[in-house]
Amino acid sequence: MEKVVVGAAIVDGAGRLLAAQRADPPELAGGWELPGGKVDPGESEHAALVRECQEELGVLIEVGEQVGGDWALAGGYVLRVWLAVIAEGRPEAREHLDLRWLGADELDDVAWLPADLPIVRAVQGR
Ligand code: DCM
Repeated sequence: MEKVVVGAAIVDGAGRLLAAQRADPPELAGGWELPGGKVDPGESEHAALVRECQEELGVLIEVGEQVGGDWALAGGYVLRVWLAVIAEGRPEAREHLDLRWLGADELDDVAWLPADLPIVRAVQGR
């Protein structure tokens, strides 16, 4: 079975990107990522992305265009990422250590997880 993790590049009206700081596992804790998570069996990737953002951030997102294709992750997982905007709610760190909205000139202010860095670059380019 395909092992897919979905991620959201959530952008606000000012063009800032939402970065989320991982709380776990220990080897990833403190690193910054695009919010998201694993797709459940039988679940669509779109539904998984909406669900994860609801669970992790307490927001309803509207999913836009995909950013790139399959981004490699450790353990045989692939990460698929979509642009998104918040349709309802205000993000809060329910499962993360912290959240930050980063402007285009602030994207290097956090330590992105290695897997997320090239994706952030791709988002930056559009
Ligand atoms: N992951 C990542 N970048 C993301 C989301 C997830 O590198 N934006 C990785 C971290 C975990 C795995 O994918 O090793 C599963 O993520 P989670 O624990 O959030 O389901």
